Amino acid sequence: MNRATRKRKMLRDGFSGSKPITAIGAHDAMSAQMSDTAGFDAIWVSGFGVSTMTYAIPDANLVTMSEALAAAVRMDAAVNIPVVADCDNGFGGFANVIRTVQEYERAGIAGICIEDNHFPKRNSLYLGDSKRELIPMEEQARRIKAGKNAQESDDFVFIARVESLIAGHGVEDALKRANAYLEAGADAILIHSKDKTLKQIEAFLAEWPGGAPLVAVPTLFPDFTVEQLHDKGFQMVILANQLMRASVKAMEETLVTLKAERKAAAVDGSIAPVNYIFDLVKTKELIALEDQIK
Ligand code: SPV
Ligand code: MG
Repeated sequence: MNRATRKRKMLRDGFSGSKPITAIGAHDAMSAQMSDTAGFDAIWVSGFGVSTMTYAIPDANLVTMSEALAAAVRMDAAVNIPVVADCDNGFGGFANVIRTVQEYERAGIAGICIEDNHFPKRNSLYLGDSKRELIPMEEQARRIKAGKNAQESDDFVFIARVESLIAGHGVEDALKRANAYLEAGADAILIHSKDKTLKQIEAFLAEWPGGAPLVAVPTLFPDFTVEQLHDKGFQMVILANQLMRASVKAMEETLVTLKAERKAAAVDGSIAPVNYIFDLVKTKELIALEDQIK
C-alpha cells in the first residue's frame, strides 16, 4: 500500500471507528510534525494558519491554490498521519473545485475540505464583517458532485463544509445544505458554528438523519472536550488554530524580552535549546547516514 493510500485508509477508518479523530490545525511542516509526535490523529492544514504564518496576510482567499497545496505537501511530507487540507471554497468557481480535487489527490493528500462561502471568502471567526452570503445550495452541490466525479481513486476524502450557522441562515438551512452536499457525494460534513452554547449545533444534531461523519471546529465553543463532542455526534474534532496562537504569543513574549534586555541569554531559559531543534529534524541521523554510506 503506498503512502497516500495508507493515510486515506487511516482517515476513512477513523471516520468509521469507535473513537473520535482529533485533528490539529498546523501552519507549517514543523507544527504538523510536532502534532504527529504528540500523538494526534490527523493534521488540518489551516487556511487561516497558512495565510497568517507563511504570508502574513488575511484569511480571505488571497493564498492561491498552488500556494495552499505546496503548504499541504510540505506538512504531509513531515507526518505519518493523514492530512486534511482546508481548501476554502475551492479557490474560485465550479472548475476550480474540480482542479482542486485533481491536484490535491495527485499530490497524495488524504482529504480536502471545501466550504460554501463565496469567493472571496472571509475567515468564519471574523466578526467585523456582517455581509455573509453563501454560494446557492444547488450550485455548491453541483460543484461537490463535479469534484467527486473528478477523483481518480475511491479513497480520497471530500469533506463538505456548511457555513449556514456562521452566516446566520439558521439550523434549517444548515440541515438542507448538509443533506444536499451528502447527496452530491461528500464523504463527511463539517458543520461550522460560533455559538458558544452549542444550542444551534444541538438543534442540527437532533434533526440530522446521519449517513456521513460530522466534523466540528470548536474554536468558539472551546469548553467542550473532544469526547463530549463525540458523544454529541461528531466523529472528527479539529483544534484548528491553537498552535498558531501559541507560536504568536511565544514569539511576541520573546521579542519583548530581547528588546528590553538586549542580550540572547535573557530568553535562553524560556525557549527551546538549539540541540532540541537539531533533534527535531534528526540532524544526528543525517550525519550518521552520510558517514555510513561509503
Ligand atoms: C481554518 O483553520 O482556516 C478554518 C477554520 O477554516 S476557521 O478558522 O474556524 O474558519
Ligand atoms: Mg479556513
